[in-house]
Order: sequence, then structure tokens, then C-alpha cells
Amino acid sequence: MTNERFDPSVADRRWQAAWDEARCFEADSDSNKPKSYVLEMFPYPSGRIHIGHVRNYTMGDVLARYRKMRGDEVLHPMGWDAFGMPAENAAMEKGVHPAGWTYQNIETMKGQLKQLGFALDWSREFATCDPEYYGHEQALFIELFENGLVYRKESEVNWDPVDMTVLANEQVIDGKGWRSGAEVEKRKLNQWFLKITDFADELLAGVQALESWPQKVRLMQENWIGKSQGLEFAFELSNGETLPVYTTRPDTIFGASFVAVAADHPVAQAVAANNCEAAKFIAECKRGGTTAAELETAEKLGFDTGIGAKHPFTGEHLPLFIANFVLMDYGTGAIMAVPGHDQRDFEFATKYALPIPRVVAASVEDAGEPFDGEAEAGDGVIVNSDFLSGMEVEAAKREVITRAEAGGWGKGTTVWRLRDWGVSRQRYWGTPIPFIHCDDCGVVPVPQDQLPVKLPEDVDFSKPGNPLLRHPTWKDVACPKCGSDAQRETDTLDTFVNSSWYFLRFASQPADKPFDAAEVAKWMPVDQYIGGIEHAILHLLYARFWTRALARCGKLDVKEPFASLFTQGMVTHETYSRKDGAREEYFMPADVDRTGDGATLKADGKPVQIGKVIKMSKSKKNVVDPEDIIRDYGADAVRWFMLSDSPPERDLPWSEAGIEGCGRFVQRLWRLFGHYDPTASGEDKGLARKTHQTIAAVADDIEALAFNKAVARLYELTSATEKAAPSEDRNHAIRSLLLMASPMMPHLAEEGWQAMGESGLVSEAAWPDVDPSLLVEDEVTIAVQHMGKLRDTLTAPKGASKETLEALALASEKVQRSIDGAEIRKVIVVPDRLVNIVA
Ligand code: OVQ
Repeated sequence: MTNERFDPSVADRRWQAAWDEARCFEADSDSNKPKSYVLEMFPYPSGRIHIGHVRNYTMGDVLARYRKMRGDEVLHPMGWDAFGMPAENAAMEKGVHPAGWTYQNIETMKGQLKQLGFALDWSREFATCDPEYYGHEQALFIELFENGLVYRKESEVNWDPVDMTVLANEQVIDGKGWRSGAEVEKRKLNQWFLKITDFADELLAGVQALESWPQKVRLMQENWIGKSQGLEFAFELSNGETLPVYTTRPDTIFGASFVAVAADHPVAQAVAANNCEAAKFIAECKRGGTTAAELETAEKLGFDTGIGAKHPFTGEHLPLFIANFVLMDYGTGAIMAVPGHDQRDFEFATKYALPIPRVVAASVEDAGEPFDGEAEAGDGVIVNSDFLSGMEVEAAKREVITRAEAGGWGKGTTVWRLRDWGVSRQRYWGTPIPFIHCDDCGVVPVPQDQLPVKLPEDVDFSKPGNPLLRHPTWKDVACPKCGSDAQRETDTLDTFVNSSWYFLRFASQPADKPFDAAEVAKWMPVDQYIGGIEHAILHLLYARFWTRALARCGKLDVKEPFASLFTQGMVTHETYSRKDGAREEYFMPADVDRTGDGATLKADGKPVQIGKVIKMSKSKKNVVDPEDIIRDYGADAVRWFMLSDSPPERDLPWSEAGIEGCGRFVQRLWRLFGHYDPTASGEDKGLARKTHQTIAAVADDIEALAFNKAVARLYELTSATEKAAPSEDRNHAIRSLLLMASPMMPHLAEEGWQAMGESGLVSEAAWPDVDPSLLVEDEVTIAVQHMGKLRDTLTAPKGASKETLEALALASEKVQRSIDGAEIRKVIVVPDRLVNIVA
């Protein structure tokens, strides 16, 4: 075989073309083999791939290739999550059309993925902005509507008065629009909602049963759904009205020192009707964000209505406030405030000098303990609470609920934190919501034969607001029911809708419907889903919800889309920067010379500051461009690096030294492949054993996604094989190494496979067999002691007789030296373990 270096710049492209030609990664749904659906979260076509994609998709690729070698029919598809704001931003900033920008990015990124040699079934590729895809999505949306799972509701939104658009909570920063900087207003708009709350119970029970999901993700979903048991009751107000409230902490009821309602609560509105101070306060509340974080940090403000709320046990009148931290769409929009044991109530009570009684303490003796500047939300014993004093929290909750129900003034109920999913976006680049507004017929779904409702192409991004709304003709249509003039819905769907069912479309893509149930049943659920932890809550919950919703509509038989989930860690790198006045200027690793102790900028040779090792991000410029490193080291070295060193769920620090090491290992394996010698004969039992043990262990490691362990074992076997003399067992070791490395370094493996004279593609070869008899060690290490002290160790055949072990021990020079001629009184032998000489 050849002694030349392996040249990825030639080999990579050759094998990529060979795979395309052989169409070897196209999944056959009629196959009789066991199926395996391996899926990584599909990318936003944002421009170019980044190192996070490389890590994510390399992991999935190794698993997909491995499962194929093990004999599975593998479905490993790829597509594009193509709608969303970035395309519209590009349109506004660069004057390009969102569609052109998106499809251009897809072409670039697809080329980059191809350069990495991923074993993807490109025949199933689609982009969510393809009218075929979103047309089927519109059909599904109408289906959900007809099954009562879609509705319209007036709800409060963040309105940016300059950009004339609704903003997501994340886009409101310090009460201002992220783009315009304008003061955000609260507006009531009619919005489309999906009834995810109908599934709260199922989604909770379901996630609790997903044993192959990371515990952390399951917990995050549980908390997001947030099932809690509490008390619903009504305060009698001094103005003769009643005020329903809900509390999850009825045990703290004796600690209530005020009552508060949301600014848009009917009680607040009634007060404002005759009180302009109150009206002014309410208007003020309408500004500012409503995210949990903002409510947490914003200054707590209130307006005392002068109304009293009668405490159900003490009869005392608690003051009733209008408060900015109480939200109308959470619970009843009114709260019983217990400042000692709720942080927001604590801050409010502190500001308005209201009493802060302690009703929970570490022990009964601590009933008089003062607070240390903040509320204590934790567990403990109830104190200062009449008949509840001395009880544990849970017992006290039950006691209050029992008394409230017996007294007829309240009732125990379950409340969910989960809200219905608002899917309306006042944007252009999304799936048009397929409905028509008719003055006579109301909201009418677009008839099936008129789907897809396509986005108009001639749109104007030069003005703020929703281009669909101001398009001159697009929205004007005839009502499908009565034929009179009507208007299209101009809202589009949240992009998370696009990613809530894409895995079904990958499994089955008929032209005339979203998917075929029987075909989907062959592949679903996804056996292994891999992606970033940032999708732990929303995407994964929405996809679970859509799957269940479609199952309820009879379109599907699966309930949980992702049988097993893996969330990968980040790729990190040092940062390089210099102070430029008050501002920190960052530099790319590629522009920095790091060969000496410190770091200098290549451009001027002067030092730069080496900062912390943190997640690669454009803003800190600590990024490496995948295309650069593929060009410099080849795809296999990059893939190998992504799998080495760190467990896949942890952060992976990128280093120049590391990737260079990977490049060297590629060449080392290549040289070793060159030692494959069909004419060699003879055995090497030790190497054979190591080879079989490695095959078994690497298989287990890959199945467990413990890629770094598999990598370490392959390094080890490589070293052992390099040291071995030619033999048939060495040939077997080399061939096995090649096969085992092939899911990770497929180009190198193909090249070696061909050089070894094998026919066909290694990508279509089988995983090497394991001889179970070689998995067990047939030699053991025996400790030899003199008077209980370790003097020597020796290897002996497993199961050797007591006599053999005694003889071997006494033959040891070290042992003889220790005995030093003393009389041997006894020899204790523990088979396979130790020999102790008493002398
Ligand atoms: N389309 C969605 C998405 O997340 C997925 C759907 C299913 C909702 C990468 C970086 C970022 C980094 C960024 C420069 C250097 C993973 C590095 C994602 C996801 C997949 C697609 C990123 C993990 C975070 N990250 N790590 N490094 N800039 N699309 O295109 O963003 O979580 O698993 O691969 O990512 S995405």
C-alpha cells in the first residue's frame, strides 16, 4: 500500500460524490430491517454554519452511520427552519427579498454540510418556507381549528408604535422596542391561539415517563407546565363587591397584609372611572414589559384604592391596591399578598410600609425571627397563625382548604402555569394564517383546494409595520361561504409552528397531504433527537403538543415524538481583546498569534489580553469558521475533534493544538492502514483479545453517545496495533479499526477500505463481529504477599490451580528476597487473586 499522506482536499470530495452517486443514505421505508430514525434539530438558514452546528450534526452522523452498520434501516434527514425575523431584518437592512436571502443561505449552508460528509438523506430535504410545506401546515392548522384546538382571543401585546409591530417579550428591553428604541405600549389585539392547555395533564404525565430524556429537560418542562394545588376564594370588599383570588399558599393566609389587583382588572377599571389619579396610574402600568424577568426586577408600584378586603378568618380589613406586578391573564388577576413569604409582595410591602408578618419559620421557637431583607419562600413550620400554628406547610394547606370548603367560602383547585400558545405574528416571513374575515360569516377557513395561501412576492419593506397588511391587493378576496367582499387574515404563524411537525414531514411527504399516517407509523417516534439545550422548553413542548393534538384529531398514532433526547454542550474558546477607551475591542482567534506565552495581534505584533474560555459567539469574536478548519485540516479531523476529549453534554474547548493533534491522528491511522498485509500469517492472541474488547466497548459507547470514550478506546487500540508484529490478528485489528473509525472519519475510512482492496463502500459495510470468547480475560493478575505485605505481582492463566499459583509465587525473586531463607510455615492461596506466604 501507499506511503503517501492522506490528502483530505482530494479524498473528501471524491467520497462525498461517491455517496451521492450510490444514494447510500436514502432511507427505504419498505425495508424489512429494524428502523432507526436519527434526527438533529434542523438549522435556521442564517448565513453560514457555525461550530455549534458542526458539533450537533457530527454526533447525529456518527450514530446514524453506526446504526446503519449494525443493520438498521436509518432515516437521517435534513432541512431548513426557514421562516422568521432574520430574513425580514436582512430585507429591511440590505434591501434583499427574504426569499432570495433565505434560499441563498440554504445553498451556502447545504454546501458546507456536504463538505463535512454527513450521511444525510438529501432526497427528503425541504425548507419550511417552501409553499408546499407551509401549505400543508395551513391544512393542519385548519384541522386543529375544526377540532376546537385553535381559537381567537383578544389579548394584550407589546406594541412598538414606531415599527408599528407586535414585539415578543424577548424583544422588549427595559420597556423599549429592541429595534426602534421606542417606549412599548400594551395593546389589545385579536390573536390566534392554540389550546395547549387542553393537554397540560397529558404533557406533564408524558414528560414524566420519558426516561430517555435528560432529567434536567424533564424538570424544566414540568416547571413550565407548573401544576399546583391551591385555594380559590373571594374576598368580601368594603364596597359590597366580591373579589375572587387564587393562592398556591393557603397555609400562609394569616400572613396576608394587603390585596392587589392588575391594572386592567374590572375592580381597578371601576375605581379609575371616578378617580383620575387611579386612571393615571393605570395608564402608567400599561407601559413597560410583562416578562417574568421584567416583573421581577421592575420597581413595584401601587395605588391604594381605599377599599378594604375582609380576611376570611380574622375579619380584618386588608387594604386593596392596584399594582403593576399583578397580571390580568395570570389566575384571577388579583392576589392575596403575603409579603413575608413572597419576594414581590415583600418589595411592595417594604415600599409602602405595610406589615410583613412572619407565618412560616424554621421552628416554633423562631416565630419572632426578623426577616433578613427578603422574603422566605421556603418550607418550615407555620407560626403566628391561630389554629394553623405548629403545623407543617402541606398539612396547613390541607387544613385551610378543608375549612374553606366546609365554610362554603372557598375551594381547593388545581392551577397550571401553562398558558395557551399565542401564534399570531404581524410579520411577512411566516406561514400565512389560512382564514378569511367576512363581515357576514365571521372567520372562515380557506377551502382545501385554495391552499396553499401563498405569500405575495411584491412586498415593500421600506416602511414599518406588517407588509401583508399594507399590500394593495393581497388581502382582498371573496368570502368562500357567501361570496361577498372579504379580507384575508394578515397575521402569520410563529416559526415554532413550523418546527412542531417537520419530523413528520421528513418521515412521509405525499404531495396531496401533510403526511401519510401509515408511512409515518413506520418511522415515528424519532429514536434519537439531538440538539441544543436552548430548546429544552418551547420547541420540545410545542412539538410534543402538536404530536398529541394531531393524534387527537385522528391523524397520527404516536403520542410522544422523540423517544430519546440528547442535548449537547457548547463549543468554547478563549477571547482576545484590548481596551479601546471604555470599550472592549475583540479579535478573532485567526487574527491572533498564540504561539508564545501570551497572545499578540498578527496585524501589529502588539499584545492582546487573553480572556476567559467562553461559548463561541459572534459578539465576542471567539469563533472559528468551520469552512476554514475544514480547508486546513480536512473534514475528518474536524469531526474527530468534535467527538474527542469532552463528554458530548459538556462544553468542548476549541484549541489549535487539539485540532492539530486530530490532523496527526488521521495520518497515523492512514499509515497504520498501510501496514495491512494480506500475506502476513500467525496469531497475536493479546491483540486479538484487545480488538474484540474494543469492538464491543465502542459499540456500547456510541449507543450511549459517549463518543469521547469511543475515541479514547480507538486511540488505545491504535497504539497497541502499531506496536504489534505482522500477523493475521494484526490485520484483523487494522481492518476493525478502520470499520470502527468509519462513522467518525468516513472519508479516511473509505480511502483505506479501497486501498485494502475491499469492494464497495465502507459506508455500506457491516460493523465488525465480536467473538464473545475473546471478551473474557484469560489471564489474571495475582498479588503475592509475604506476611500480608505486597511483594510482587504476577500474571497467571485464569483458573490456575492452587499448586501452580504457589509454585509461581515461590519462584518470584522479590518474594525469595523478602523471605530471606526463613521457614515457610503456611501458603494461603485465593484462586485468581492472591498468594500470601507465612514465613
Ligand atoms: N431551527 C432551530 C435552531 O435552533 C431548531 C428547531 C428545531 C427549533 C446547533 C453556537 C450556538 C455558536 C453560534 C457561533 C459559534 C445548536 C457557535 C442548536 C440546534 C441546531 C440548529 C446550537 C447550540 C448553541 N450554539 N452552540 N454554538 N455562533 N436552529 O440553526 O440555531 O441548538 O440543535 O444546531 O441550530 S439553529
